[in-house]
Amino acid sequence: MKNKIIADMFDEMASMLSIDETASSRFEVNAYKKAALTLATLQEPIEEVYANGGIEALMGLPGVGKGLAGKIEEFLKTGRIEKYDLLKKKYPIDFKSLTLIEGLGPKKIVALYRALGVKDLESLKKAIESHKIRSLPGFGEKSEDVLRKGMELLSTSKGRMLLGDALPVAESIVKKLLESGMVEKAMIAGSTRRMRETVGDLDILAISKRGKEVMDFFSSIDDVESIIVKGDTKTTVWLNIGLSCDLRVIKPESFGAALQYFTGNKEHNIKVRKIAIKKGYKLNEYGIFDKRGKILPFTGEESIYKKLDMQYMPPEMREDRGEVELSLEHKIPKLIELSDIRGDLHTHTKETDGANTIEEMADAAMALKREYFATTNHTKSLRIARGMNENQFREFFKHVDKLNDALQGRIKILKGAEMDILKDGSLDLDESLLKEMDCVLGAVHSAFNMNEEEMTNRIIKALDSGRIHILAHPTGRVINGREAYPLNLEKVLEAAERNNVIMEINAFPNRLDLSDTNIMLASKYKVLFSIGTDAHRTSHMQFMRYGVGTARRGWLQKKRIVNALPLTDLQKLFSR
Ligand code: DGT
Ligand code: CA
Ligand code: CA
Repeated sequence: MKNKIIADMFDEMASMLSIDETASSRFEVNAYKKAALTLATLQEPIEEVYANGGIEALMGLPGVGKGLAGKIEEFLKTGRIEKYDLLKKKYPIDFKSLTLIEGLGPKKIVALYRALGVKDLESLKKAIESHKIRSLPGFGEKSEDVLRKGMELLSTSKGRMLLGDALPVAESIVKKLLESGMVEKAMIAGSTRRMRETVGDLDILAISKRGKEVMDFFSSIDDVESIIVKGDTKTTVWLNIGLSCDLRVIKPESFGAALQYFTGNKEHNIKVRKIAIKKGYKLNEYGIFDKRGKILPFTGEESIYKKLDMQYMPPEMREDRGEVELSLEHKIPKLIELSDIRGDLHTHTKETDGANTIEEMADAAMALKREYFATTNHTKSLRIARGMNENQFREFFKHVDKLNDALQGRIKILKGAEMDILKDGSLDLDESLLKEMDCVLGAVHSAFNMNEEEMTNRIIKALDSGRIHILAHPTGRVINGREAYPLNLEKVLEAAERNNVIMEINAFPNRLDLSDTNIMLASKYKVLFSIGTDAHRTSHMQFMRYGVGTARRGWLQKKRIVNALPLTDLQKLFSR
């Protein structure tokens, strides 16, 4: 899938073009940015769009005109974009690394490049250390500090890719292996199978009698940038998305044991192996063996656990957080599943910073077989997202009422907002309007630089208003981007419990907030959870699976998830 590579190239081109500040370049900058966004969120591989419909199909994508469709075609045909190469020569800036730093967007990178010649992490580090940044216009001591912290954070999270970027690629590799006809089976293992929020590398297992041919095929697929090690049973490649991928070809009789072993995690494996030893067996990635070293005839992963008198547990639980002990007692809970989800309680439309109309969002939700979804646009204080005021919400809701009538119950749109919790904990919309809404999310989007006590009190005050149904992305963290704001989550959970406020598990791949461990903490309180996609365009509604994965990693069952409720039960819960 080349969507992300081209999107990243377009974003870089937009940034490089913005260095040249003429009116025509400004127009071009916007065009590249728009097309990059479309590509980044497109669920279908761009090469398939092109293969099926040619350059016309490319031009049919939102924000892609004739010129940019030509650039996409050029890349798909030649693997290069000439204009990109020319710009890169002129402005040798390592945007990829620099944009990983919190507080550093393309605009600031361009400014730093112009003023100080900052072009990569090393020159940025030097600029920070020599305190040259604080005196630049538009920067200052504080932003220098933010950049220093951002560099520190980057070095601790380095090299891990979002599950949301890695999983679709892993799935497409598995699909290609299966379609090749050379493998009998292929599966994703490792942290990707455990739905960990970020992954260090991909691990894929396959059964085949033709190891050498499979590896030849694998190393030649178009996701592969270079080969790191190639053998008949194990090959490691570097993928063009910027991640390495291991493929292991396994004998059929070892597949179950290999899947168990390579799913991990390591700590979980060590515990399971110790249990095997205690029972007189030996367990490794090739199988389970008796005292005489004879392999026992088990093929599936389930039968490995069964032989050890352990209850099977889903991969998401295998983090050595108590699941091994629970499994020995046969007390593994039945976790929430994607198919249990009936609705989505966090979505945006183009009235604010979304890309699609409410009609398009409704169509997308119906295509996913949702029974309901809430439209929750931003509120007036959030200017960068063009948040709406009371009148605008009232106008928009009239339109939603009409649409609901026209839909005749095929899907129900709940009227809501993602309302800003202001700095002092007050609410960003009138009480009278909030009372009319079906579903009010409260969220912090500003003044992150408070201390823990201030931030905790701010949120508690908002929850105590009794007007908030759901606390959206409760900690504010952005994976590989921004740390959570300082917060006493326990105190917030107490306030949520006493006000019946639902805690969100935001399914957007770079949020996943609450995180798995915070969910475990929260589930000790009498609170319910909502898994919301925070969709800013129709394709984002498919992010639900990352939220469900995170909920499963936090051991949540269906009964704790409000958007697994039928509509009438949910409405009863919301009307108080
Ligand atoms: P990652 O790649 O950092 O996101 O995390 P994983 O869990 O995918 O780790 P990876 O790719 O290094 O290894 C895949 C699995 O293989 C891991 O989850 C458990 C198993 N494994 C790797 N090294 C060891 C080891 O030294 N001992 C045991 N028991 N298992 C291991
Ligand atoms: Ca891995
Ligand atoms: Ca690996």
